[in-house]
Amino acid sequence: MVGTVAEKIINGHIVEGKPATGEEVALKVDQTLTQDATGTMTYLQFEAIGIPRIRTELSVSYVDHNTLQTDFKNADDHRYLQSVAKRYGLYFSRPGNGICHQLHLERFARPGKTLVGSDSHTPTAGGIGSFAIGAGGLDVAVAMAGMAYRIKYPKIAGIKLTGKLPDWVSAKDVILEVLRRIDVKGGMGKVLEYFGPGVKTISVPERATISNMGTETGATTSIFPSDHVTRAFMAAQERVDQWIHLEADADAEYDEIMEINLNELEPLVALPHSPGNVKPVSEIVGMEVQQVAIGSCTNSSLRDLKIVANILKGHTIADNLHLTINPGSRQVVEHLEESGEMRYLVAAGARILENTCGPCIGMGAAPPSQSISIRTFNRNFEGRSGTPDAQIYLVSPEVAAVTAIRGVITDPREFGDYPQIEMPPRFIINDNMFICPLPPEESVKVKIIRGPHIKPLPDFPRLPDTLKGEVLIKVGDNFTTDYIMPAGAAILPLRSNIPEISKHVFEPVDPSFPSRALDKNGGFIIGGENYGQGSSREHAALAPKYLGIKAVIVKSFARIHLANLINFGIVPLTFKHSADYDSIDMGDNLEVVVGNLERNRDVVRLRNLTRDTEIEVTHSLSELDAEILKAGGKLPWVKGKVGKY
Ligand code: MIC
Ligand code: SF4
Repeated sequence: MVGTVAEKIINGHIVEGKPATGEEVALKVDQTLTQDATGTMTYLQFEAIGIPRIRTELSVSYVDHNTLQTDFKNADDHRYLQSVAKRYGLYFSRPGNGICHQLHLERFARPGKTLVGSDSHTPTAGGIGSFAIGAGGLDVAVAMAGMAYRIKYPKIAGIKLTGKLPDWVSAKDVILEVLRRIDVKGGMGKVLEYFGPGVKTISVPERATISNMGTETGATTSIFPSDHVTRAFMAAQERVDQWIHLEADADAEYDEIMEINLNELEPLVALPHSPGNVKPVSEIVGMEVQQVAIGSCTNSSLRDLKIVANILKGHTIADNLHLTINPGSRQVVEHLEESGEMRYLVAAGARILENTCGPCIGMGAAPPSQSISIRTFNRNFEGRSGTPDAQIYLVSPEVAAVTAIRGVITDPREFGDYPQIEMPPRFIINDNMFICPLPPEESVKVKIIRGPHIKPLPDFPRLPDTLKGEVLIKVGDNFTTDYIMPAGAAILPLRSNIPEISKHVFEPVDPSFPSRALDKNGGFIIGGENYGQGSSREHAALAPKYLGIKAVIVKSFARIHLANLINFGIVPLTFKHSADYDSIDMGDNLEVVVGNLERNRDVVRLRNLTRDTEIEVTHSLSELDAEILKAGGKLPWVKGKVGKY
């Protein structure tokens, strides 16, 4: 088969549909992953589907997000997840083992395989040549049940890398450069596929940094070829038997091409409050900083922390700031300990936190009021750090480390010689924090353990033909799921309890929303472009559904959020003419007939009863999506269908 890497994998996994851009195709799913914050809901749904064991080649349940354990809730969730994994044949990664994406890259991801994960940064595994997609938890549950995963056949955008990264410039700057050029919507409907001679100069964990943060462009996924560099990484992880050669053919055609000359890149930074707001670090040097946070699934690999350790070696962090470090995995920690580099971090004054997401999702280490926090993470949405008025800047590990020493934002190129690091020829392999699947005859005997806070899934009725109600909120462009359904230390522990978590819907922008929605018996949401940008959390659809939201009408949707709305029976509509956004206000009463959506492909009439006007809205639903919506969501639809796919 000739083509790009993405085409080869997609076409090799199609079980239904035509391989043509924009067409819906159903893909066989080889692997799945979940993390705990989306995982509890995923497994409650998997249980409700009612099959005796997972039907994928490999599924892993990681615990890395929700680990503060300020009371019994997180701990109960972890115990539930462990028992479910044992019962249904999954690998279970215990808390402390590491961040799901870093661990999956190290131990499980395989070139040529498809991976669907209930986390938007699942494309991290694209660094090893896996076709890895983030999805809502219900879609992962359905994939574990052996059913295909549906996507619109994406455009394949080639990113040609030439040259070699200069000293003090690293993989994070490559993806920040991509974001500088195409911003947070530029990847929508596309796979970003890297090729060209520059690719060979970048190691697998660095490729993973790039594919990880490709999520912030809105791309379906990002992918690198599987070449001799990939082979060396897999050999060092003692997985060379799982390596395959997978590169684009010389005559492969990309739908579009962007070229980046690595030699010309400089250290970059994403300014508050968007990962697409990218500038050269040199333009903002000298700004005083109160916190530096290193880690997250973007920049917590051994390569990254070795660089940080060797920059910090012999220095003390500035007294105007705190430095936190979350290593990506226990393998990373074991190496840093063995090589003695952990000492450089500790001696410099870094606070070494758990091998988890930690501050990235507001689980501790919130910065002070009105402070500046420099982070190696991938998202700097307002309030996500836990401090509503903090300013978050996203940078490479190099910029973070030199800034921690100087106390002000520093261009690392002024710092001196670039440290030379030595990567081990073989990684320390210690899989004892993974609990392996039990054989079927033993797993069927396992009892699932549920804590008192884990509540059953709410039942939703079939969709009525006409939706009527009030506009309960109107929001602008690029509205994130962190606004719709915030995370952080107070709310993340409520993920297994929909009635409780729904009390926090839209909290950062409109805390009275939940009670208003319940009083009015639900209603509509109006939004701008790229509504639902950011995470894969299905709670951003499920909790509004619980509050009675009937339809969301916007200029455009982010991919995963759109799928989540359909999955939970909320009708996603888009303005036919963007200007109509201005003709609807909060409090207006709307009416729309949705009984016939599958036949009304182009235009649906939406009546504004308050203003006595009518506008045209449209949708991108397939016949299947319309069927799912009518059934009241994917869970009622899927029951009874399992096995037929
Ligand atoms: C995130 O980075 O926002 C998260 C937390 O990892 C989410 C998943 C979640 O909300 O649990 C994501 O990116 O999908
Ligand atoms: Fe965890 Fe942050 Fe990565 Fe999300 S972006 S998976 S919270 S480290």
